[in-house]
Amino acid sequence: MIAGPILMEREKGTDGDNANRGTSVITRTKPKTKKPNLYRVLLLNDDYTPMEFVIHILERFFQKDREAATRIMLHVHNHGVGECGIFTYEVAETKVSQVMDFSRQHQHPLQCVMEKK
Ligand code: TYC
Repeated sequence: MIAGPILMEREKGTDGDNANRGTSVITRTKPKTKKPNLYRVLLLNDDYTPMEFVIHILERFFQKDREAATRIMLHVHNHGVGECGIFTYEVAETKVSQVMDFSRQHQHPLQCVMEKK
């Protein structure tokens, strides 16, 4: 994709002190908006972490209701990996740390990772 600022060249005033002397000003005519890089936060399956604990993680750190949390947990259980949400870099990093710290505190081997979209 080619995306760049739209720039328009405008001459300064044409008389008096601002007479044209071959100088010009570049004026931005379109607001500069940049899409942030986005990251998927993923849960990985393991054989030991209780299903109920994974559901709790999804409710607590990813604001899922019980039904969505159960669906995601079962998806991870059956397919090995599943998406908890999509975030900007720093938010994704925080979620991964929160899940890893909380799991460790409860002595579960649950793994949470992020990947660039
Ligand atoms: N496989 C686990 C079990 O049978 C449940 C589980 C689901 C573990 C999702 C981790 O990310 C996970 N108790």
